[in-house]
Amino acid sequence: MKLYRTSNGNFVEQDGSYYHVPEPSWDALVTHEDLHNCLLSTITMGKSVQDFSVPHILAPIGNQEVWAAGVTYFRSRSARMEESKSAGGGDFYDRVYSADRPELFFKATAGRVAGSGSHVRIRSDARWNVPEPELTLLINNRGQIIGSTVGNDMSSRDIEGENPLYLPQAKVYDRSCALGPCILIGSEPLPVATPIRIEIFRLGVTEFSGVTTLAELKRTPSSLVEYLFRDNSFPYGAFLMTGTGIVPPDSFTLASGDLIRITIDPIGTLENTVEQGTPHQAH
Ligand code: DO4
Ligand code: MG
Repeated sequence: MKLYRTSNGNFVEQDGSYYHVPEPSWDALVTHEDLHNCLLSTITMGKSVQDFSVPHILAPIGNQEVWAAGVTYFRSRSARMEESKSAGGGDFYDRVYSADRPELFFKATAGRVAGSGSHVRIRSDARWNVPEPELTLLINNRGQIIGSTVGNDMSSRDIEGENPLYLPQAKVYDRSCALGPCILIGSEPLPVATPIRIEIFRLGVTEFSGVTTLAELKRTPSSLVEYLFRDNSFPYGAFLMTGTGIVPPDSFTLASGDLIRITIDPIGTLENTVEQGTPHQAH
């Protein structure tokens, strides 16, 4: 069962049929005391709709904050150590990879999030930018995982590599995050064999592609959520990006016009084009 937020309201999809969800508030759905059964009864009682259209899909977010975990895959640990070597930051990434406490950082407010089919941005003051394809959890206000989506944690590697204390600037800016196309409803973790794939096209040609699986994720989704909710309340729930296991080679940087496709099969494909930021631009 998949939940979509669109400019025509909220829809639930099952077996290729789409049903209009009577509840118009995304926040009310995310904090519903039994979302799974609420959506099932929409399907049982409702009539499927014919007018569901992909161009109207919005990012599946209301007033949720977006947080992210870092260095949860060995590939990310190695890439971070390499990029921050001359700043003396390498050792910290190695230590956080094996520590009990994960790296968790604030990623985005809803206004900074792009939906599938729209554009993400690269910073005007960064010269080395990459997408990070990440399984992203949706958690309700009671700390329960209620679904998952595909996420892109856009990152400026030159800024985070210059000094680990610059991490918020490397990670948080307008359209630095993409989520979508929908929420796969369910609290059970996806099978560890689930692949996460990324393809980046430049002028119609594949510039980079990569794949990892959830078997490479060093921490469990529930342990990441447990840390996030320690001494922290989220009245509208929250998204938690679980980290990247794919980092393109150091010679790669995103360019304006690139098309990024990230697929996690049971959820779908998140697709965004890249826009170059300009200083003082209103976005
Ligand atoms: O520590 C830097 C951030 C790493 C990150 O975003 C990731 O591993 O996905
Ligand atoms: Mg990341």
